[in-house]
Amino acid sequence: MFYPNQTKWLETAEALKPTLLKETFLPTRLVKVVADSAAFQGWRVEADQRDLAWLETATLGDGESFILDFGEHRVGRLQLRIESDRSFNDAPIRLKLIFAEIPAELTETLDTSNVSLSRNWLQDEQITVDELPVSLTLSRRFAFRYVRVETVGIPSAFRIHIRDIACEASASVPQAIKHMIPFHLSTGDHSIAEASLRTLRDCMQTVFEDGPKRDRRLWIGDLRLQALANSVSYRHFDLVKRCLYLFAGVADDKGLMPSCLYETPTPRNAQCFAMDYPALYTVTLSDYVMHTGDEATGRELLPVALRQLELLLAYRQADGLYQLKNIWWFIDWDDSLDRQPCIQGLMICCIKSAVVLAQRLGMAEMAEKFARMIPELTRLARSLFVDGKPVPASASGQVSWGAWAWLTKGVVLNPEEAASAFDRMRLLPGAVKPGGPYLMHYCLEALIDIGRKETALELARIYWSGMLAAGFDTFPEVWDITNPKRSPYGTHLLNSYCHAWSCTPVWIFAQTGA
Ligand code: RAM
Repeated sequence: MFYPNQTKWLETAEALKPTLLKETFLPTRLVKVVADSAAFQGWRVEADQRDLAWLETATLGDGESFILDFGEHRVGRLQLRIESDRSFNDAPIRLKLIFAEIPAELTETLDTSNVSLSRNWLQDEQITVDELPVSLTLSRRFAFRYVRVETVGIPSAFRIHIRDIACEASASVPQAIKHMIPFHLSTGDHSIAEASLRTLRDCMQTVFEDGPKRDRRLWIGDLRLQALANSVSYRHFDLVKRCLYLFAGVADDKGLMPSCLYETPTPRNAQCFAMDYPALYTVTLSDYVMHTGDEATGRELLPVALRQLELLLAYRQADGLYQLKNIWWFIDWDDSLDRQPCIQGLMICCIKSAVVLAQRLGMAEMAEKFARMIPELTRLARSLFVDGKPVPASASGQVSWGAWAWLTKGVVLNPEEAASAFDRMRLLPGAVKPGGPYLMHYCLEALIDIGRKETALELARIYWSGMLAAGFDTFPEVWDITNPKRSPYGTHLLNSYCHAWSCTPVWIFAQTGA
């Protein structure tokens, strides 16, 4: 272990582990999936002719199916009761279940040929029971709005009833969201804020998960944005604190933390390194101290944050450029994005946030060597990407929202320059736009930094209301209005449709006084 207190930090994290709050919800209707070229991904749901009363009395034979709509996205365990219509069942009962966040999951078959993740993230399940009647709670937790139930291999000698179906939803915060929006919003903004909070709620388990359907783990990049949204809503700061200690506790033997970690059976380093994520740990810690005033935690973890910066600065080459080859700098899903200007701006932003935190904690001398670097780093970034250019551009001439956002966040561009560059960039058809909600958030955060709150609000409304129009009640990992099936994994079926990093509109509304 690199830091002498790592074991203690994991104990601190363990002591902060929340007890999950459980609430039970019944399905609201039966639905069917209909092909519709005008609908998101080509599918929509509509009410089934059969209703829930039918299900109460129906006796089902082999190969029958129905789809339940729980009315809203939930994360939890399915409960159900199965009975025979006779006094016996002469063979085991088998049900095929599909849990779905979106209609496509209920109906499309996954072609695994070009898929980069395990097909086991698909939420399909088969259960077999020997004796009836039986009341069951499924052992695995699922993230879903819809559940498709299909009977398999039921012998003709008897039929079954499936009843008392419910979802035992779980999260570390209450399920009700309406009263969690502490400021007045117009109806349209309110719907966006609600979906934003539902997304956050369903990711708030015993850690801030990235997606309750897929990955189900703690990532620094996602954590930073969740912690922001949490700070203006649930204010569950102990969960943020737990996550900060978990990352410090699983750092490797050089002191570098991974970009994500596994929480169970015991916390462990996932050996996954998107290098911009450990840099953002600093900002997350600094935000946490600012939101809570918990300086003791800041003092304990500041050296860990500084160590991340030290290790990351070692990736600067003699020419001042960061090594890109054989290193993963995430920044955004868009592979065409030239990351160099983004990394330069991001590192300056993270260094500045560490320096400000150190000053606040009375530990300025600890961050002094970083503070001294800022003018030189800024000069270099300006000379490479800003000076003499109407809009910041990479060495290849690429103009991107990502470069603009991070150079603005790092104050490589001053607010006036940033504002006029943004207005020009917005009109440039070739400018590379954010490839998803994560980078979109940083563009809006940068606009807020420079006082362009109205523009941030306008863009947030356009972006996130598009998701609502597509039928979502939580916000997805990937969003591209021109390509609804876009996926970094080779299939839209493995995308997560309730995803941490898309939850920030509520924070944007809070900053802009919408
Ligand atoms: C994915 C997850 C996560 C993100 C990383 C970079 O696997 O969606 O949210 O932070 O990639």
